[in-house]
Amino acid sequence: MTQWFTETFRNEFDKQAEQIGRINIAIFGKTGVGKSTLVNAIFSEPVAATGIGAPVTMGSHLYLDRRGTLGVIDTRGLEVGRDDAEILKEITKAVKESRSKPVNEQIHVAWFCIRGMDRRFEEVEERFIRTLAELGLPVLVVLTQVPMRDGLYHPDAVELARQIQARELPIVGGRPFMTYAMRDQFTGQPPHGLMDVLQATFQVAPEAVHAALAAAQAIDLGLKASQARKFITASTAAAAAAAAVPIPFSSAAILVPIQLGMMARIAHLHGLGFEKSAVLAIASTSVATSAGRAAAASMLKFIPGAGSVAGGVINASVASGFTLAMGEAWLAVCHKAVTASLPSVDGVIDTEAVKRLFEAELAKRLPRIRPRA
Ligand SMILES: Nc1nc2c(ncn2[C@@H]2O[C@H](COP(=O)(O)OP(=O)(O)O)[C@@H](O)[C@H]2O)c(=O)[nH]1
Ligand SMILES: [Mg+2]
Repeated sequence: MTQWFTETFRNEFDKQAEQIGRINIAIFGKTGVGKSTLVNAIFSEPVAATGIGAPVTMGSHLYLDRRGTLGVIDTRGLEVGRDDAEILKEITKAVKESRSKPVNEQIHVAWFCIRGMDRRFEEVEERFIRTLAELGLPVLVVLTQVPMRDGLYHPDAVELARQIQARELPIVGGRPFMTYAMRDQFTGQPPHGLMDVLQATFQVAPEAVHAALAAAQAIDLGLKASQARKFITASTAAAAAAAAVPIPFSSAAILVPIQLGMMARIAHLHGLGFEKSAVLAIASTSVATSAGRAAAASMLKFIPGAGSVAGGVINASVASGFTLAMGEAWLAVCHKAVTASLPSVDGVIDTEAVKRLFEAELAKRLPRIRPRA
């Protein structure tokens, strides 16, 4: 039973990884402005099993660093402000070549980073940004390491932002984003502005990579939940369609891939790898302990009055209601998994407690089932 479940879930998990795909962000800025710090602050550690490894070359100095649902493109050995012509030549070539490729291989957005306290905004930077925009890339200008006190940005950064805004550049929002990515241990300066950068990026990114961005980022759980609910809604509709002509309970297995696909999608959105997701899914649905029962029946055992449904059939409203409840219950489990608030014993997930959590969430939406004691 566990093996059947693990294999089916793995299949759906891989399918969803492919469907979610990858958002690719090109990041420019001088060495030391804080590009890596910014990326690490907004995105989680690499989690997915696919695509981890050394960055791959896109041009002689352009590298794509793939981290599951995120691709970061940056330059090595070339310096913005010094080698601009060369960088722009390579990025232009890469963007043009990628136009004929699948959406996951395209460059979706550019972040141009300038240290907020650095200096004046230079002519070369303006040309650089305009060239990126002319390639069709949405460009965010990000001022990094901007100190903030009592709700006010440092005056030097404000002045730099004003200068940039006055150029009327073709940039997202028309003005720079003020950020501080990592708490300063000495001054205690906390991070700020990261959510704005994320939300603006989400808005300008193609819809096809919205789920990838929601999955890759680690600072907005609400974005993960809203993308999860979008998929729950679609799965609910798929389940209703599958049972549009009421299906006998014995054929309920056709709902299983829909529900496991939904669970896999939500797990991906929360950056949970396969192993952890499978453990949680088995704990939640208690598939592993239901040996001797039909696989489908064990997945569907929560259906209110299953078996005793009029004539032993599952109709559209039962199928969709159950799928919706399952999606929401699983979302609650995934949410707790990423906020490290799942009950555990000595660092090991307490599977009994996970099951109780899942069943309690399920029961909220399917009042006719009783959570086990
Ligand atoms: N406290 C703090 N330090 C930062 C911040 N951004 C960058 N740094 C520091 O500045 C240095 C250069 O940052 P890094 O991200 O490596 O720059 P990159 O060369 O643009 O990738 C590192 O020592 C970072 O720790 C920030 O927002 N807060
Ligand atoms: Mg770096």
